[in-house]
Amino acid sequence: MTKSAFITGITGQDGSYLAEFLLAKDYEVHGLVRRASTLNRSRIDHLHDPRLHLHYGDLTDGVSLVNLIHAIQPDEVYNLGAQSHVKVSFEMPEYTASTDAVGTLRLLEAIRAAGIDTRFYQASTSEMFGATPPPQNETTLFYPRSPYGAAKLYSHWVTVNYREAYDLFAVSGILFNHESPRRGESFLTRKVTLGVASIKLGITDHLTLGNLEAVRDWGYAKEYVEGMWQMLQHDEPQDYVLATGIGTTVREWCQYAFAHAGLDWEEHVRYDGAYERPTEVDALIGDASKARDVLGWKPETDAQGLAKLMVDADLEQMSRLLGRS
Ligand code: NAP
Ligand code: F7E
Repeated sequence: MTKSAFITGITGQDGSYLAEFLLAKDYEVHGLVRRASTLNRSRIDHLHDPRLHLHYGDLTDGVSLVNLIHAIQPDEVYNLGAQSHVKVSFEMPEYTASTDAVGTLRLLEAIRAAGIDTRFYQASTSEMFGATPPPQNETTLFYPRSPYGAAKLYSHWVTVNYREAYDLFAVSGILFNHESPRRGESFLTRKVTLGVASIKLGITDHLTLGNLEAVRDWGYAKEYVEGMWQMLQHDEPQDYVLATGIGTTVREWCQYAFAHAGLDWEEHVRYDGAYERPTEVDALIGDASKARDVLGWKPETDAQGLAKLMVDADLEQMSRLLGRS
């Protein structure tokens, strides 16, 4: 029988890859989209598929969630919707909490109210580990360092609680940073690869960044959404870390990206303290051995390979826009 999935955050990086992945697996896919004054669906515009259904709603609007879950009765729910920018969460802490923390509770309550037997995936994050040094795995102490991390930690624990209290098949994927050519333009990796393309094509001559010393574990988003699905196919609801296990500094990311375009990053990168956060997360490096052993999940793309594929994609897209391809 055809399975159905409901995805919050379908217009985002992960939501778009997950929708593609599930459609290829023959799912009926329902996505929550926010009303905006202009359409914000560029990541899913290419998906012309009668099995894809988009519904207006919002994680801050419980009524929309109750009505949609009741009407769709999905087999699987993927809660990927979030105000996902760490720096922005210091500027909009209350909205971040409403969407990223209480939004999850609203969705879980909508599932409970519908009385359906659904499987629930929560997009947890390595930001919950914050100040606890690497390597981090499922048993590592949480110590969030931003309103975003704290909001996500609430969602993480409320997902655990609904699993234990109501016997819901609810899992949290604790995902380390994952990127792609569809990554939002204000996240570090994409900001750098877009900067490289602009400099290479002569549009600008520099790029301004904040902390160059932070260490992140950067993987490829396309590979991570498969892990989300695998978590919901297992017999037991459990939480898993997804990561590459390799730490890379922001400085090294710049080196990889600029070098791939034949540029020297030190000639083009400038510093501006405005991009620093009030409290920084110094180092995140994940240990995904549980996901490898239990689910057979394994990442294929390392940071250097990822930087190359993102620079290539941005160069190609920008050349096309400039009519130079
Ligand atoms: P993203 O590209 O920023 O996408 C976020 C999605 O959430 C977008 O579709 C956005 O809609 C939607 N959204 C924002 N506020 C909403 C609200 N109030 N109600 C409903 N939807 C809302 O994020 P991503 O990189 O795909 O990440 C997916 C999820 O994984 C997020 O929950 C993120 O926090 C989490 N996560 C990400 C990473 C990572 O490295 N990418 C790592 C760990 C966890 P619009 O398109 O309308 O803005
Ligand atoms: O920053 C440093 C910055 O914003 C990475 C989200 O997907 O992953 C993401 O959160 C690092 C930080 O990602 C700039 O200080 C320097 O140390 O790309 P980012 P993030 O904060 O790690 C986690 C796992 C999530 O869950 C989040 O949703 O780069 N950095 N200069 C900069 N960062 C940005 N954005 N811009 C700069 O100019």
